Amino acid sequence: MSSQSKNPQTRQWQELSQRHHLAPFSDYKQLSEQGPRIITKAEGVYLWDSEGEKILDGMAGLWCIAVGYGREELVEAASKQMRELPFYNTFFMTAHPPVLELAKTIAEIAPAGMNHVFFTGSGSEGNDTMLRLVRHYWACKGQPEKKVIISRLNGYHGSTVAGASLGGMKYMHEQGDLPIPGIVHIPQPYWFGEGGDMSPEEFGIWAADQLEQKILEAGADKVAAFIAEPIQGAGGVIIPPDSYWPRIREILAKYDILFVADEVICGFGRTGEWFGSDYYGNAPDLMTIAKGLTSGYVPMGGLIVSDKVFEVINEGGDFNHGFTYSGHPVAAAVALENIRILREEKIIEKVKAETAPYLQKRLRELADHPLVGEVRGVGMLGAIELVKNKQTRERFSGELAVGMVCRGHCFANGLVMRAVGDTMIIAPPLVISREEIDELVTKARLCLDLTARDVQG
Ligand code: PXG
Repeated sequence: MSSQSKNPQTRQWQELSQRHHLAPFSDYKQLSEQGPRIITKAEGVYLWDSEGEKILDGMAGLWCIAVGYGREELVEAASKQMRELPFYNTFFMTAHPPVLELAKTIAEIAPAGMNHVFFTGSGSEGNDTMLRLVRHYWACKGQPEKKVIISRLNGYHGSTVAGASLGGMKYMHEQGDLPIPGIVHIPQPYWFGEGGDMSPEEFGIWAADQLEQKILEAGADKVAAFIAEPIQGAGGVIIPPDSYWPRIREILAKYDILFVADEVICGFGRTGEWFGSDYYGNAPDLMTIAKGLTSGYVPMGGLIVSDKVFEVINEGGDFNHGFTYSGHPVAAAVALENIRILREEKIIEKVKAETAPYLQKRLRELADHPLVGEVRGVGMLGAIELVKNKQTRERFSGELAVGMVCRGHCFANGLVMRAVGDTMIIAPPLVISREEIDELVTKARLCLDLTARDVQG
């Protein structure tokens, strides 16, 4: 554990971690040896740790914080709701005002024809709900054999059994015999990593055509839905070539297969539009949401359902599915306030017109760095590919975990930037200012320089 602590409490908290806390996605032995960094407060786009260090949060918590940390209005909304009605369920023919108002508000901002919302506690639960609802839909339509869901390798759809199965993370499948039956995967549209000699446009078509191949392999009469993130987040901010989504849309229409957009990261403004599907002009049948819905202040997720799907399940009797906290009133009140702030302060419009173009321009300046093979991004999402050879896109892989080296420098220099393999990624709070973007890029360059020094040394 860290020995140069300025604050004795840091040590105590790290000991509690070692003794009692099982953290998500962690190597427990390594975690107890190093001790976690203890984050104690936040304001705007900044975090502070228990040692008093100020950190620019380039990852918005974990792709969550849209309106910034420290928004009193959200605190007020939660406490007001807690005083009035802290909890009641939405089962058994009951409801409460916040959940109903939130459903209506989401229908207003969602793409046309998406007017119904099933609430959950998280994005993973949203995708579990999707799996069950999609199969229920086809059963209601008299096609119960349409069960297979096609997803993508290196996509992320959560960590419940269905979420991890839908996701295409091999290291998650390896633990616990996943995926569950009825879920199959196709390659991702990751040109920089997997495009080989094809142009991005050719590769986009190739990757989309893998969907058609898989549909034919499984049998179109067996395939219920295709699920994808508009831009893969946890997989490394993977932005499909422009040819990809139009071709996917054609294929889905040809075979009568439901289109599910996992908007857990892209939703609520991250691309400079309300949803990633708006950014690409996609018209999904279902959309999973979470994270930016409440800016992460309280847990909440959901599944937005189109009229087309609703009209079928509306005639289908009981949908035997739900969670105690489906539509939790406090979460709903916070989500409503979060959406009010996004709308009234025109945060998404500002991202689109001003701050995202500025972030993207500044980030691309890093492309001249000797370690950087590509810089890409959309809206408030960015990725920096670290390479050994800029021309051939050759990786350090195997020789050196260069992403982790860079991440370590970020950690030590007051910047949260994540490493996904050798890809450094950012997704700052949507309210980040130009000055804060300058600070982010300056820190990122410093960390790239420090990484290059380690790599060469
Ligand atoms: N879909 C997508 C696209 C996600 O990014 C989920 C579903 C699951 O949401 P919940 O609320 O159940 O976690 C996510 C979550 C990472 C990382 O390493 C990303 C997520 C979760 C944990 C880690 O970037 N995204």
